[in-house]
Amino acid sequence: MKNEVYIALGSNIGDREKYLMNAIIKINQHPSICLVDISSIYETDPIGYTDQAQFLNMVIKANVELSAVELLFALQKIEKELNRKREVKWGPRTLDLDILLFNHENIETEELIVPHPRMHERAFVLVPLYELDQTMKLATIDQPIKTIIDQLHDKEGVRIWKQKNGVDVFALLEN
Ligand code: GSY
Repeated sequence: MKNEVYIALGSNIGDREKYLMNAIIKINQHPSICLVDISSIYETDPIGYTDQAQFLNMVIKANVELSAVELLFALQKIEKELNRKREVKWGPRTLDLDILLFNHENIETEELIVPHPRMHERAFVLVPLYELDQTMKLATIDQPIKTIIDQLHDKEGVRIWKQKNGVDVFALLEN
């Protein structure tokens, strides 16, 4: 059983790029996860609690032989292994791994809601997601992703920080 998933990554403390890259390496080393594509890395103005450092954000696409909750636990384990720090709920963090989409499923359990309930209002999620799939429609809103991005005020705060080089999924990890 192969499931297509999109995962958002974010970091705004310490060596932000290293946190993202180490997370991707660990995700790809998982025996039941196969990395398919990664976006460029974006530097983004903080949303919510705005008195904090800028984030690096990106999105990856993967095929997984896991249920959504198994994937959640695998990502939480990786966050822990990378010594995730987050002192305040909406505050700074070394690493955040969020499941955005799991096939086209609507999932609501005690641990997890997918599609991610706030993704449609976050340009720091939708801009890298759009880079991976321009034709995507968000089921929760039934609008093309580009239309949603165009309406978001915080899109001005999302800037390319490291451009993905061509189609090589691993090129970003190498330099
Ligand atoms: O899970 C979201 C963490 N977060 C972010 C983020 O990743 N990027 C930006 N730009 N703002 C954020 N605010 C929060 S909370």
